[in-house]
Amino acid sequence: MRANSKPTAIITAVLTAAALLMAPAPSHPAQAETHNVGYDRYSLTVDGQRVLLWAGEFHYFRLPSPALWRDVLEKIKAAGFNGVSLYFDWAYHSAAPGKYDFTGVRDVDRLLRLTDELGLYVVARPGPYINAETTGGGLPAWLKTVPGRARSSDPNYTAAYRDWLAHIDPIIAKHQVTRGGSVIVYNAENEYAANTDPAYMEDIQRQARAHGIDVPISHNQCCDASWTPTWATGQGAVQIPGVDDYPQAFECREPDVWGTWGEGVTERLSPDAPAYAAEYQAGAIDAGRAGYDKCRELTGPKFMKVYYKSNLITSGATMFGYYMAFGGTNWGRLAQPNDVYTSYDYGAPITENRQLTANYDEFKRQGLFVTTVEPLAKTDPAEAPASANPAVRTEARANPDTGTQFVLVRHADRKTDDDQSANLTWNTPDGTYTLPVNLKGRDAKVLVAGYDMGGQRLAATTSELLTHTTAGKRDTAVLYGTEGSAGTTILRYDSRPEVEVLNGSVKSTYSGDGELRLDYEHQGLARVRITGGGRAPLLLLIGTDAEAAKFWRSGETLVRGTDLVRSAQVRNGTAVIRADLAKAGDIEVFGSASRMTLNGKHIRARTTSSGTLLAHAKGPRPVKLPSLKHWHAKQGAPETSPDFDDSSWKVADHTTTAGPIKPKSPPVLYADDYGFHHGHVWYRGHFTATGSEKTVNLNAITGKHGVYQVWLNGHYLGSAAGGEQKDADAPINENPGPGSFTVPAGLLQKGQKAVLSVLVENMGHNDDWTADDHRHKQPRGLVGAEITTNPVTWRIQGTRAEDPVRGPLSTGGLYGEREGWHLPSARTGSWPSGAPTATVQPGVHWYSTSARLAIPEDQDVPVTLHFDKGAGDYRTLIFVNGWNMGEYVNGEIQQDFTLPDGILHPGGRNTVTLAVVAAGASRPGGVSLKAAANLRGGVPAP
Ligand code: IPT
Repeated sequence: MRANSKPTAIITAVLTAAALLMAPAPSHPAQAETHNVGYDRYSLTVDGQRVLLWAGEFHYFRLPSPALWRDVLEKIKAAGFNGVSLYFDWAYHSAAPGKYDFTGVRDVDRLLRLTDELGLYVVARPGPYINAETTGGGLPAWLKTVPGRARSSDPNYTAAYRDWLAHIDPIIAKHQVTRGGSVIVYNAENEYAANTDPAYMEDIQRQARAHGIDVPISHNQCCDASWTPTWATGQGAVQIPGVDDYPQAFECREPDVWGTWGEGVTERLSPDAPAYAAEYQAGAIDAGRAGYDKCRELTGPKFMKVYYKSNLITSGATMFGYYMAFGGTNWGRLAQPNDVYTSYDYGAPITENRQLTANYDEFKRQGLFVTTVEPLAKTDPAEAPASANPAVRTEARANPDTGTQFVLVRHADRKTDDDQSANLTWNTPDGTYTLPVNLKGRDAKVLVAGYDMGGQRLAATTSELLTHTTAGKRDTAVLYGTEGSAGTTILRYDSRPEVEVLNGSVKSTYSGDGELRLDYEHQGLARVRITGGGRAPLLLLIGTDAEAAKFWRSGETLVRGTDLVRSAQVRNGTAVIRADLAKAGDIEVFGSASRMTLNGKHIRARTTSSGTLLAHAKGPRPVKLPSLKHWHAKQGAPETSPDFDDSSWKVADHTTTAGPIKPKSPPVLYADDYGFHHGHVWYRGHFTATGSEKTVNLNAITGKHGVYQVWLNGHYLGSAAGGEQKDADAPINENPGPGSFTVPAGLLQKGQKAVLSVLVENMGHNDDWTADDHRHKQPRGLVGAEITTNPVTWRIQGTRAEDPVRGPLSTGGLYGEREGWHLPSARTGSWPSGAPTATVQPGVHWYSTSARLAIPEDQDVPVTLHFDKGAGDYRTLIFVNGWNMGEYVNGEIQQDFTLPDGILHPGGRNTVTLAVVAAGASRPGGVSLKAAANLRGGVPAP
């Protein structure tokens, strides 16, 4: 979706996919802890120092385990990111008007203390609207009952969002870089491009400033500059207008189809601000239900090389937010129903189970480079080397102060997977060189010339630079290239240096005029020590992509090996390493250390011929998870019985609704109008039969992929899909979620009392992507009923009491949930024995067991709950230690559900309680605990 595509065309594309889917602040002598944040057309600055912001998106609300926030943020940092982009989800914190919760899993102050501690810059994105495939797009469900258009300056909506901002902004403000914290940018609204109201956009910023926000304010424009307004000028304009780009779109079933939505080059929206790729695609919504591994492939290393590097050099952007770094879990009722299911793994570089992937490796290769090489934060377009092969394209930028050049080398046709070679004639600040380059398959490189690299002068290289460090007076640099490709590196010296090839095959030539030329093929890891020549000693490491990915950088300490280095530093000759290992392996530290500690314990280490410190570390002990046995079972739908006492339930008798979608006839049966916003809702319709009722005609909206079920006088009439409204924007006068149920002959007798019981699941609330209000205010629950010609009295019951710990999205209105059967305190041991694999009739069936885990404290074993496929139309709600961790839908793609430590006690007793909601006779499959990985290391998760 590029420049000349029309907004409407894009809206269509997105709806198909998505419905399927200050002038620079002068630096002043800093007081302790306070800093100036500024920006100009090149980059952000902190105390006048340029910052290239390389951030990954993280949603704390999708990881209900604050202890593991540290795990994920350390992994993000270790990938070379220097920042995170964080949405703050209004709906997640506010169960009711005026009620806000920032404790426990909602403690965002704790989250920002962590980013402060880890030194990760934060782009804070509190909406008020966030989209993000989260229920209501972040708008709280109670807002559905507030009249007036959301995302506008309507007075009711204004009062609501101002209250949210009055709560969230001060927490964010406290953690700004300007106050010694981590928040460097504040993003207002989200892709606010349709049905816009500039006064609203302006007011969000006015509120933010009033609440103490003094960092630059940005906006993430949808998709490209053809979307207007861009909020670059005029009323509501922000300081740093950014663009969201998803060039691969969201069809993970075809991971080899590239650039569905265009070239993905971020446009500069303001001449005075840096080009900002506010959201750049890193993963995808699994729109076509291909599984997230396919999404990871769709946005895999080759795509990342070609698109991210093109974007870097073509756009000259210096601010990036990769969406997502870690996707997480739509636990509870967090999912927006149209696009996503329980897992929000997203095909991100870090999986839902917190594991690192090939995409993570590529992020590391690019992230370490962009955050190491300072001249990249200030570049202008420059003369590109001439390519002797038209199939190989070059493009260049250069730093106007240092002259350092950055050259993009890629295929002219980015979709090709040919191998191509070309001689480049390259005018660098140090001379003109003719150098060969190879592109193997889909590939792109950013090459550097004219760079003062620590104590060295890098004249030019056709390898890519991973990173370089200076420890003691010694430089270490890591170069890499595609396995088997040729490479040349030219360094400058005052006099002939001594060159020792410690490992690998590297040819060196010194020409009298100070030029040292190294020629090699990228194979394994070559090591070259260069001393003398009037410069500090250099250890040059030249490897393949795979070898490059084995390096970790923490401050000035470079480490090689292990599966993750969380932090490393050399203190008084001791290398202090925090690392994770999936298996035994070497750890090599590049720095002047003679001793090593690993995860707090001394480990034997020796000095190598490269002058590095090498240790061999043990892997994890094997871990066995218990099988789930000794289940107890209980029936969970007494509401179907004619005798059930519903006298405490609310009478559904409203004749009007505040929402923009009006029912065809009263009463209003919408669940939200009675305060039931999440999960299942029961209805009971009482009437005196005429005896001539033949059919019950209902309409219900569950949100996509939901069902509702109907009983008459205890007799099951059947189920219907409640999410199949043709268009989520359409008013409901087109009979959404129709269900026509035959009344069996003889079931109703004239003059006798009858009761219709209806169980409606709420799969979550739609987003408000186009700011038209209809979409997110689409009702949930019954929206129409024709049963009898006699009057019907309706009663309704959803969630009984909000869970103060787990919050409004965790508990719904099933009988067992209302009675607390899902909680660890429930006395489920007194239920009769019964396994969740037994054949069941339509209704709700509860099962509970407990499992004791004994995962060693120094190991990280991410656990999932696995569901074997069963037979029949059923779905299973998962409660672990009382937390709703998702819903298995038989026949749907997701069979493994992440149970993060923190929710799970890795060293103790856990209750697993399931509610099987069967729409037809079913025989559910088995349920088991599975280990998604086993690592020595991890972070403590109490
Ligand atoms: C963009 C949204 O800003 C973000 O919240 C999320 O929904 C993302 O898409 C998709 O996962 S919307 C853009 C793709 C039109």
